[in-house]
Amino acid sequence: MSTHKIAVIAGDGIGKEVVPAAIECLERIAELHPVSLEFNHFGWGSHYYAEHGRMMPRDGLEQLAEHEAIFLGAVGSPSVPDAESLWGLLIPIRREFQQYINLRPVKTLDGVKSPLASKEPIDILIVRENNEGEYSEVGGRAYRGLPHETAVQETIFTRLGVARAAHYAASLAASRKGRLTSATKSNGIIHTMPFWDEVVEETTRLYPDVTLTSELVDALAAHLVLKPWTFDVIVASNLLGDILSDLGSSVTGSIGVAPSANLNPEGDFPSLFEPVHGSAPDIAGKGLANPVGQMWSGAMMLRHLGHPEAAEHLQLAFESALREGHGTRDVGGPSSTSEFTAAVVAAIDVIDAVGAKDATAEDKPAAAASS
Ligand code: GGG
Repeated sequence: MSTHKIAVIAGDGIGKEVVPAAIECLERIAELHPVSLEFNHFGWGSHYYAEHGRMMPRDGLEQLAEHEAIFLGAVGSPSVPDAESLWGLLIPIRREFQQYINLRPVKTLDGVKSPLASKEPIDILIVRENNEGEYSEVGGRAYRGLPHETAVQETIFTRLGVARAAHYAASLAASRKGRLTSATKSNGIIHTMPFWDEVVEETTRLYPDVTLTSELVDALAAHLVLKPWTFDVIVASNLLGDILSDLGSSVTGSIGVAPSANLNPEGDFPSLFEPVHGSAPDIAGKGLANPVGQMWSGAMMLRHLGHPEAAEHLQLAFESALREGHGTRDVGGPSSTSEFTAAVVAAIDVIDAVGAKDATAEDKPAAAASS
């Protein structure tokens, strides 16, 4: 059994609470499966910035490259300008390691109450292009402080970048319900978005079992609120994918449960797994953070590392703890971060003892933690 070397960056704010919670669960899972995980912790982020004037050391990417995967919590602090913290850590990792797919599942979970009246189950995969688009360094500021002060920000779409995101999304759709929705704004954004539409359309033609709908993002956002159960796979540019996945997670109940995988599908570089949420400084240090997004990201990491059974075990455990009413306050539950984590560890053990199928409500797996 080879050991997977995982680089851990808890980062800022609630990252420091949800990462240890998820690692506690991953370590218990590793004791029960033929999985060996070595976690190497890197204290990078806004505290590191306060001391060193940068978010990670100059050779940070080289240090990370020694690992098979990166497990990240959250980035952002009121003490560091947002663009500085994001472009000093997360974005260089995504780009240098060619993590061009940001896969963001949006799914209803028992125990997480959706604000929607409808009880239709929601199960969407959002494929966010992760290396280009609106997140670009091209642009600048001029005439600072003058009445005609100017800011220019260029969007970059390349055929390679759009096509590889579309390929990934279309092949996912082909393995699911065969419905792919592409987010566009080609009525208003007259150069880049029609190009996006053309490349997505050309690429999807190679997948005869996939039906492509190109939808203006404003209408798509409204549909994501009004009838989210009709979506299967959504492919979107960097910015639009970010916005739609925050919206999607709110529609299913809480951004606290939303996971993501920043993937280099070729495996040439480590992939990175992180919850969709940020550092939430307003609730940091209070034991209020929901660790489900981080745990679910951990399950995605296990799957990526070739351990689907271990991933499924972890997934069943946090779903069971939620279903049994042990959720954190953001999902209407009574638990602190550590109480919920204890409930998930207990559920892992019950599922191990009685099997996934038998670990039903009667077994009250999560309840074991609080008794
Ligand atoms: N959990 C990762 C995190 O802290 N993300 C903060 C953020 O602002 N991300 C922006 C992005 O993903 O584009």
